[in-house]
Amino acid sequence: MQFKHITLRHLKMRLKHPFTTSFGTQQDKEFILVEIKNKDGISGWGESVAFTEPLYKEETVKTNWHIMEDFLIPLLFKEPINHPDEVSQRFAHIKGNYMAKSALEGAVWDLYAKEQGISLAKALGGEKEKIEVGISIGIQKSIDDLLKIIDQYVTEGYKRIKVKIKPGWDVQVIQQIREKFPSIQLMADANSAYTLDDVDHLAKLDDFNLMMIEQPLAHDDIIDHAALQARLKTPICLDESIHSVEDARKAIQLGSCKIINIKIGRVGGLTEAKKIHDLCKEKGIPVWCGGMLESGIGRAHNIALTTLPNFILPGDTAASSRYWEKDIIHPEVEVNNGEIIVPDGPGIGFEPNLEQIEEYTLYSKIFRP
Ligand code: OSB
Ligand code: MG
Repeated sequence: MQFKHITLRHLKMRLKHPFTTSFGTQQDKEFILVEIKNKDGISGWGESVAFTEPLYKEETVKTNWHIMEDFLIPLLFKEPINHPDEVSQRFAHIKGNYMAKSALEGAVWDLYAKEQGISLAKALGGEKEKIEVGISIGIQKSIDDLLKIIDQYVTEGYKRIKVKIKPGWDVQVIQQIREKFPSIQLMADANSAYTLDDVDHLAKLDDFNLMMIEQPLAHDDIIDHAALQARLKTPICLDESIHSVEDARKAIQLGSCKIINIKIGRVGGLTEAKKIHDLCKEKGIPVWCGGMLESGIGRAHNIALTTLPNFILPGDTAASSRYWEKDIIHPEVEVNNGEIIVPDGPGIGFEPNLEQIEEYTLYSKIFRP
């Protein structure tokens, strides 16, 4: 592969509705879009999932820009890349900074698939022609508001409902959801809001037949999660704690979780995501693809990854229109009856909408070898 230049763009897109989790509320989504152009003028696209504040994990838009500009982009230009799997090896001595690495690696994967004339899903070894998705719903002003929103998405056909919880917005909320919707596939995501002192309280969630509880304890913990899992019937799913196939191996070995949420950005890219998928498949641990309120570019990558066979639980990849007045790809991501048809065009299979990208861009910079 021959890279002609790499463009980083800092975009800002307004969410249709503010999104509230245990760690804060987001109304505007700022992120870095990566475009890698080859000598033939073909572009690969990637998106960093880092937010402006280090509240979900440590990385931010600014730390990502710094790491890409000063370390990762020079490494990409240093020697030719023959296959996208080489990118993570090239970056391996740079510690952490998973989201920064993933944004560049994602663009290389898209470009590679386009050069081969195949879909990104196929390049990854994916098999499914359509994928099942659920929806993640933030904390609301009242339980009544939440019940109405759930009703709307259940009617639209989303295959499972995930709600955000935090201390003071948990057991009662889940109880009322279950009363109104006795048979939906339901789960809760705490985004690290609890500690082991809350074991008895969290154990009350066992009464509501949840598919899983996601990341109840600290963002970097796998020890206490193992202790908690031993006390809960409800399966624990790890999100924040898993950055690599090594993390996944240790968490599975310790019994810290029964399910893993794979986010491409959180694990440093598609190559590592595939490795985690493969390990979990071998160990009988179901996985699903998480979301980070991505634009259409990141969403397209999530769709491609989800075509791998062990993505057996519905992910968080909702329709473009759930987030944006106008997304930056065409066509936009559509969900019908909780399913997305996987595009079979080359690469991510969605065209970047350059005009729309331009409109959302605050700042951009081109890097050359
Ligand atoms: O923990 O999965 C999470 C959004 C922002 C930060 C963290 C998370 C989320 C979501 C939303 O749950 C998923 C999505 O709709 O993209
Ligand atoms: Mg989560």
